[in-house]
Amino acid sequence: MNKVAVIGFGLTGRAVVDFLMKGKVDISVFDEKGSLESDGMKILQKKGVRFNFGPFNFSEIAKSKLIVMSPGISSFKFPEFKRLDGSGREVISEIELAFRSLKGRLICITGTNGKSTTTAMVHHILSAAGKRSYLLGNIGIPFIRDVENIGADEYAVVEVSCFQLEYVKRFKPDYIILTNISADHLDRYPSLESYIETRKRIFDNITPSDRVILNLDNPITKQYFPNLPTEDIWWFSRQSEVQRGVFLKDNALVFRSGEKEMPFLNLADFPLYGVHNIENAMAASLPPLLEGIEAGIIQRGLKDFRGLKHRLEFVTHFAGVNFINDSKATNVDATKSAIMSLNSTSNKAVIIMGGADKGGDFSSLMDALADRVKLIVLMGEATSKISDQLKGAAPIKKVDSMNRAVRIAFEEAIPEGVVILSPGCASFDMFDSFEERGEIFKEEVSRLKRSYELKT
Ligand code: UMA
Ligand code: ADP
Repeated sequence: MNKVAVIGFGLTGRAVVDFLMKGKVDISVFDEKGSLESDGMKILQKKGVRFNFGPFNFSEIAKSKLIVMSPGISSFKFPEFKRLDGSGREVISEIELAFRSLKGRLICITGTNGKSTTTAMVHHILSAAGKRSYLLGNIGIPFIRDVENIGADEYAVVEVSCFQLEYVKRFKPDYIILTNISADHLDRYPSLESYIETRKRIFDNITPSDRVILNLDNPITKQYFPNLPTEDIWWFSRQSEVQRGVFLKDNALVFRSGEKEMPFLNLADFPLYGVHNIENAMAASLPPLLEGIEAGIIQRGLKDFRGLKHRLEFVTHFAGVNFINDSKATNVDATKSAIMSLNSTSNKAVIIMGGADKGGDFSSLMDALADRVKLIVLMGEATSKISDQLKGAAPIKKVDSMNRAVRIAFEEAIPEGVVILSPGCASFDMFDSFEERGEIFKEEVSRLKRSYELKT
């Protein structure tokens, strides 16, 4: 029996094991943490899956012919895995394994920000057009989980993170959307260049028949991607008219291909906040447009698309204050897009920032904050770095809990204003995930609302 090692036993590792169990393979799982904590794991063990917990045992892992990596396991922290690749042994990521079994069309969305929103939009439009589409990938559902259900004329719409690209080999999407690139994950990558190089790996295997969708307004995507082995490149831009792609004209999204020019969405009908969401809508409409889906259906899909939780999510309004949860803003550029979506003249917003630093440069927020924000509330590990880098942008208050952050922000925002959580940092210093951070923010806001209503 072929021996396979599954590295990491979170969402990805579990789905990989389920997939592999359908074949005749001898599975060993390796995870630095973990223990046989669940009944599900004990059942797998009874079925022959071997579990190895604790520091990775590379001589044991080397006994496998195939090694399937989870995205959380960094190739920079563990160069040993790359060294195991070769001489009849393969080290691949879960998305590579899934790709090798895919029969359907593959639409991948990658980039620093806007991946989940754009992925969900593409899926929503395809579904509105009556196509069978599967929403998969970094958005939270491992690609491998559903790959075998996807028929030849159906679509896998897959959000791809840079972590998932570290061990790809033949991975080759039919469509690639690169939303944008800015500094992120510098806690994992040794430099911005190596982060960009990893993102570029999505293009490793493309051929002239593959379609690429790029952001003309983003300096990095514009600079780094002119020489791709396909001429089937489509652009999207808010700032200039493109020859092939989607752009803004007279407050409408317009599709242009050669001589053909077709407005297909009036912005007044687009429900999401923030100019960055216009970019996401432009990018998301291109695969459906190029697949020949009628403009009316794309327009309806965008009109009734509801944003995702934790991305500029409106929470509630009371005492003259709007509360917005943007917990998914885990890097500086995402926070910048949140600040830019605030009213630029009123300085009525209070922003809650901070968390675990990913190597971002917060000073790039100075101007945007000075124009729009009257108080910055900081919490978490990166507090002193952020307060140093933002000195002078707006008054700063430091707190040690979400409860204090929400209360102080509210006191400053009344009688009329906005309280927005947009951390610009990862959540792992104080929370399990960005979702947990966002949920706790919302709970604190509800608690505050109840006590405010009791008092008034
Ligand atoms: N582990 C180790 N050693 C390590 C790292 C992890 O042993 O150095 C083990 C952990 O003990 C744990 C398991 O690996 O048991 C976790 O694996 P994982 O970190 O790869 O996480 P999964 O649960 O498999 O979830 C992954 C993605 N997580 C990461 O990339 C960190 C999820 O994206 C994704 O939704 C899921 O696969 C399905 O595809 C999360 C994420 O934070 C949301 N992504 C980053 C982002 O969006 O910025 C890239
Ligand atoms: P990702 O999956 O790439 O993290 P999300 O759609 O989940 O992207 O959004 C993450 C954060 O980035 C949110 O705070 C959101 O408001 C912001 N954001 C979304 N789209 C963009 C974009 N195109 N440019 C900049 N920021 C964005």
